[in-house]
Amino acid sequence: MKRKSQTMFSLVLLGLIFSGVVIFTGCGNKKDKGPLIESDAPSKVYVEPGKYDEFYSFVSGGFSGQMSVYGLPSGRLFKVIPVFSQNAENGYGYTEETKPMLQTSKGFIPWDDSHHSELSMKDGVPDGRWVFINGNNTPRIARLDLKTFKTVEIIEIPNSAGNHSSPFTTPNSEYVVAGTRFSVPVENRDVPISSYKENFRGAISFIKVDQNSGDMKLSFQLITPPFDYDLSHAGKGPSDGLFFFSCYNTEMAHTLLEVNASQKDKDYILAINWKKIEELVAAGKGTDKATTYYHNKFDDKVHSASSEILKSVKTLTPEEVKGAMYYIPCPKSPHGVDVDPTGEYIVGNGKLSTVIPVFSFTKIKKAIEGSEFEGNVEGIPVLKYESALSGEVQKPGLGPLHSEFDDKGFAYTSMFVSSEIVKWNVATKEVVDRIPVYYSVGHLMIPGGDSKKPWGKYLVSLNKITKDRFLPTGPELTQSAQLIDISGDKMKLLLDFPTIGEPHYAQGIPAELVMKNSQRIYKLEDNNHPYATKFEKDARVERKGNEVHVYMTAIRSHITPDNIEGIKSGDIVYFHVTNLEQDWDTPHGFAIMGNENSELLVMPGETCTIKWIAKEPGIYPFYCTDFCSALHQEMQGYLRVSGKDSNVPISFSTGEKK
Ligand code: RUQ
Ligand code: CUA
Repeated sequence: MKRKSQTMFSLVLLGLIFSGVVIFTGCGNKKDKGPLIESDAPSKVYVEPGKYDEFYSFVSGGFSGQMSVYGLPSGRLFKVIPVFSQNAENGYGYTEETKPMLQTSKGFIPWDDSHHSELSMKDGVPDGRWVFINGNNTPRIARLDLKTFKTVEIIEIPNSAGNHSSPFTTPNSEYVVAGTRFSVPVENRDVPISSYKENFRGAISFIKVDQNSGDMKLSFQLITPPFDYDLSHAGKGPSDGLFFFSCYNTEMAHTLLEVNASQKDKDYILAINWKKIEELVAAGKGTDKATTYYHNKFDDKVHSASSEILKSVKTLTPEEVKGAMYYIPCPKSPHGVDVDPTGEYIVGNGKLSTVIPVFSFTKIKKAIEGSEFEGNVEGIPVLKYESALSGEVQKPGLGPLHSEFDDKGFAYTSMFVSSEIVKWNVATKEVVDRIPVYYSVGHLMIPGGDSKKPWGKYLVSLNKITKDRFLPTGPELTQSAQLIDISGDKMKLLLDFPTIGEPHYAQGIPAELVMKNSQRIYKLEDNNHPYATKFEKDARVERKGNEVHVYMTAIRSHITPDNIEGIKSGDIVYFHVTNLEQDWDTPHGFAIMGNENSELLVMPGETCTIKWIAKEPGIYPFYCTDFCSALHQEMQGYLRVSGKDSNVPISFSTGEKK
């Protein structure tokens, strides 16, 4: 143990020195600012004005809690889609309609840390219908609909903490998964932290996805030994039916993990036969445990979200699913676990490992059949490393984190410590190329690169450190991505572009698979929002006790009603704004002086509501915030607030011509 931990220390030290050198020489030394750019690079990323990009890229927003949408190869940012964080830019999480999306068993949570975007798949290939993303901090999975580019569903994951190995999908999006990074007491309760081994457990959740609606439902949870379940990927082709989860801290340490969870030479990849477990669950196995979690859904018909509170989850122990879970030893604190397009090879990316182990599905299967075990953990058999191993990539670089694949039999691994992408042959395990990246790459992404049919062509390196790559912006710098051409034998750097939050994973898909379904407006006639106002003549103001509801319409270039009187201080005013436009790209905004939440940004045919508290008597202008027409500045009105006991009656003007 001692000797191993020393080896680990020298490795980490070496890593730190190495990364230090890279960063140090990176600063201020122009010559080290990257490989020479070939003269055709600009034309490869240049998308002519008015022309479209070839790929959409859905990039996790990291600690911004959102998802961003970029075009490739241009690196142009198209949209930030709010998911787990409130977004004052369009009212997400502030409007009455969207507030339920952020409800959890821990209350209203206006933020999360979102890591991994994952496109829905059909036959192992992204199909462009939905994209999922995990919330790490308050464990949740969100589903975004790529017709509207909106977050339409968020499900909370109970018994989980640090929902990191999520939301990876099975080849037909039968399930998305959620493995817990932090083991915690299942049925969380007050226990001494020192009772970690006895009381803490790792819950791995399988969330069923309805094939038509996309609706998510927590199907079952596996209660496993208290390791840190880090990342995952589903098997495909021959290995379809298995799900692989990397885990670190198999030492089961609960303090100073930096040292205490880096003791063992090998941690594990957990292989789960989810098809078998599905059968066991159908046959009645498992225990329903009491818990509380939220399931929030946005319904386009009423333009509103609602929450359902669920009270029970089906759990299964290793004992109950005997023969459906196996640990595969993997050197050293593995991070990403990635399955190649053929489904035969499973790659472990050990952060502290000097090699990249590649496991073979065929050998794993044989090893299980032949009981080639070296022991077990809580009844889960541990396969012999050599029995599962296809081979190791030697001297790949330092700090392997993630691998993606192209369509020609090559894998590309991100090296965090040595700041490079390394290309290697999956069959021969031979390193064939490497390219420096700036700096400290985390995830990398090839369109379709974790699917059965990678589109190849480009690789995006999602870097953690920017340093001197862009104009300085004080202590806080942008994160950055680098676009690399992988169409030839040699990788070629094409472009740097800034990203939002701290991007972790991303997914890429040919634009035509998404844009053909993109919705342009909401049909007014289908708007069943209870406070919708579909005709200007129906615009009105109604008092209900100290609540006032303003049924408001917006169309170029006026807001109706535009003068409102009879509001008293202390009143709670709800502005329900319906955008009467039926043309693409004609939103109207709404804001009133002193609103303490956000603006509204209402899409054509949609109704949105903002709550405003009338505090002090006075005159409060309101206006459209989106420059919608030549007379956008005229799109305004006044609200009069009178004293608490005033007897000014409710009145409003619907815009008589003067
Ligand atoms: S994990 S690089 Cu969530 Cu690698 Cu970020
Ligand atoms: Cu409507 Cu500006």
